[in-house]
Amino acid sequence: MSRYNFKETEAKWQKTWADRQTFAARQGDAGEKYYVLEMFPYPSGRIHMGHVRNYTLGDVVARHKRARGYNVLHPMGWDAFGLPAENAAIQNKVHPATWTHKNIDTMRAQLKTMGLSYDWSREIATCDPEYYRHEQKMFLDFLKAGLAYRKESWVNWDPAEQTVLANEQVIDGKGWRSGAAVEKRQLGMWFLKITDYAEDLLAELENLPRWPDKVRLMQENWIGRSEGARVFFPLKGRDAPLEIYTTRPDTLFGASFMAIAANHPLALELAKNNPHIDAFIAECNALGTSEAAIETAEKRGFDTGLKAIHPLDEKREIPVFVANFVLMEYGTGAIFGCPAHDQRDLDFARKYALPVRAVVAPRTIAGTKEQDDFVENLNTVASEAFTDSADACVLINSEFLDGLSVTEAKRAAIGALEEKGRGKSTIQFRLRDWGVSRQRYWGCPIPVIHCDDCGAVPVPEADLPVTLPNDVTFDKPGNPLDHHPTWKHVNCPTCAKPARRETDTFDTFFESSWYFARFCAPVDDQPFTRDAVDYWMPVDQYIGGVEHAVLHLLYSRFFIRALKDCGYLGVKEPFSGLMTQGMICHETYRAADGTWLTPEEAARLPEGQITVGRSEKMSKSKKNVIDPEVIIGEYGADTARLFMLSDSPPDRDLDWTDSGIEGAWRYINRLWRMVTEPALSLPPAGTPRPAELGAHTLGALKNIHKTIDAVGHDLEQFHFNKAVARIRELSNLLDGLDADDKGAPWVLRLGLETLVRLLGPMLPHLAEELWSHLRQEGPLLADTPWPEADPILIVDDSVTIAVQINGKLRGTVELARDSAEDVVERAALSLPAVSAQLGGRQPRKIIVVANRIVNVVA
Ligand code: ANZ
Ligand code: ZN
Repeated sequence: MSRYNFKETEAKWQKTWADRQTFAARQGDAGEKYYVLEMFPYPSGRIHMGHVRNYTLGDVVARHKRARGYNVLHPMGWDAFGLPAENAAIQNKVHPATWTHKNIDTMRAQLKTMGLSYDWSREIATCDPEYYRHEQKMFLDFLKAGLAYRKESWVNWDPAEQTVLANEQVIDGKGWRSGAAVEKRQLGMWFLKITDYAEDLLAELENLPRWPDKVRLMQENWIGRSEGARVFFPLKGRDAPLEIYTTRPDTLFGASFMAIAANHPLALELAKNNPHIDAFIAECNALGTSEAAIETAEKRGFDTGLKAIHPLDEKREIPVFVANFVLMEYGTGAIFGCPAHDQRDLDFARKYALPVRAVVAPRTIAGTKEQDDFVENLNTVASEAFTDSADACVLINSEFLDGLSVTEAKRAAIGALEEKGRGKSTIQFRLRDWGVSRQRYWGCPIPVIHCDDCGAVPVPEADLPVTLPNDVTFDKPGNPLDHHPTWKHVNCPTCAKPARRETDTFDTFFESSWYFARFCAPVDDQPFTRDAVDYWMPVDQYIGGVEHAVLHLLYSRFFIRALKDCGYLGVKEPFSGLMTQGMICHETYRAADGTWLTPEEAARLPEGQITVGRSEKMSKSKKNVIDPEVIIGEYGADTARLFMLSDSPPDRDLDWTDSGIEGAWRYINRLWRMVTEPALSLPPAGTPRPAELGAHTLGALKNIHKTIDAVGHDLEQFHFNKAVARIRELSNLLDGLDADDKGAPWVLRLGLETLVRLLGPMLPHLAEELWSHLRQEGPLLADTPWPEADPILIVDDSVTIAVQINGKLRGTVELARDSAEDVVERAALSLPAVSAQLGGRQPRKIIVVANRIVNVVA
């Protein structure tokens, strides 16, 4: 029994494809364009199974579309800036550039062993000045267009590391690495005006039907549009009123306190003369700025002593608190609290013994004794707020709002406020402008120079790129660009006096917001060419992890809009189709002492000494990882690909098992033998269909065509696991062919050729090898069109019609039952036996006996 030599075969075809530049995309080539892209990797060191899955999925799409006649663009590159390179520099004393390029070389070589159909001539690395110079120019254009600006803003500051931390890097109020108590600090930061596009980013989600619903919903929530009102509460003894934002103006009569954020200008002003307020603000600042931190912390407040006047009832005075749960960055940084109908407010009110006033009640109990109990309970002891606002509720204890539904009351309250000049309706977004400044070395320098006289001055375009200095040290905390002896000292481009370069670099999401446009034409002097982006964009199918649902995918949607408005390109949506793949999981193992074990370590220990845990996402911390290089070395890329595709649908998690990979390997060898040692001796390639087929063989022929049809649909819908299952059924069918039945060898050849062609996108090396075996001449499989299913053969209710010439049987045709006469005539005339006999002459007459016979009279 021969064994498939994957090592030799995979290397051979990888070389052939590369030598022939089989996958080079050419703008304007025949066929409709199709741009398929997998999220480019961060070059962290080596590829992991998540990469293997991601790129396999993309490759199947790319190869399938190519076979279908599309002009496919399928590129690959590196998201090469980022913090891990700096950490490596600190830990291993290796320069971030060296570390990054070494990783890129390793990972590129690994990817090349997977046989992916990339156009490698378009490869980019975002840390290359030839890449990032273009985004410096974009930033200058954004500045000119008012889409970028500088603002003092509150950040999480790690005093030990001397750096800003992302919200995710603050754990229990401490820096994730240093463990130092994180402070809130005000820092000058650069922002991009994503909020200008909030409405459009939200509205256009509707026009992305080929995005997963869950991702669209996540973006919708992230953008967070809400309709509400701004209300001005006069403050006793002060001129300026307190402006608040509310989504529930209907509950105004239930207001029992006001709360302002710790960073609210009013709080800061009061703190100047009140050390208690000042101390409370410091306490709030220690909490960190993240919503999660604020959500989970105990609600605390400090009474400022100020009184606000109710805007619709001048007699009512309301205390004003500084509170730790009010965010300065949302709405106006101030609220009115309505404890009866908001849980957070109720918790706060109970804690500080503030009044609670129910103003909304279920309509069913309106005017009854039950309502009195409801109100009494809510106002005195209840610990749960009544937050229902459906139309089945009515307003109570609210003067002119009484009896209205919540919707009606909102409108009426806003009307009354507007009349008094005390408020107006507004639309509010949760989305914040994108802060792009990072105090890091390994990123794209922000092209600005700070001058004491002229302020922040853009670097003149002629001076771009601003490149990173190479001679940096990582021996002290903070930003190496800031410590560099000379780099930041330059003269002001405007007044020529000594000035300082901006030492912040861009958030690395900046690079990933436009790399897909660069792939369209990675030319020297421009970010891309206009005709190339016009031709290739948008990306037709984007594939990656769902963890990017809001950050990368939303930033990119914004960035392309901003580029469009600056005249760079004509589209505004970067990705018309999106597929998010599930995770790869594996069983976990622990030793008796509780430490995690790798699968290999676990296999070496006796069963009694290990505890097998449930299957979880592969992660270094739990040691349940399988190295793709080991799998590819042992079984080949096609086996790994097959297992990735056959186990579960792409968007679901996949369980990696030894038995799964073994099963894939066995099937690959079975395919190899089926084609190289066929059960019947095959007729030569291109042999026409025999005039007559036995009943069994004809059934097989129909099944072959049905498989072509079904697998085509499966691949279009990314049901790769179903496609594999159908192809396996086809191999079973071919194995079971009745050798003695008429036409069996011919159908076997057709079946094997079909099998190989259908497998082409999934198992490209094996399929290419088997194709060359079946077809000694002609194009590579990679250049062979997708097989076509004969529509007649895939109809279940079909009939076999005898075709006669002058009463003598010449063959049969398979047609759908009750086919129209002209369809039957055409099918009969196209039989080789018939056309040969007619020799180009027109038949004298054609007689059709429905569903049975066609007689051609010559
Ligand atoms: C009064 C009220 C009564 C509220 C009630 C809710 C229920 P969304 O829907 O997310 O937009 N709020 C406003 N600004 C805030 C800030 N800066 N920090 C913390 N909370 C803030 O939420 C809007 C509601 O969140 C607003 O409506 C306000 O509380 C609160 F029965 O005003 B509401
Ligand atoms: Zn100047």
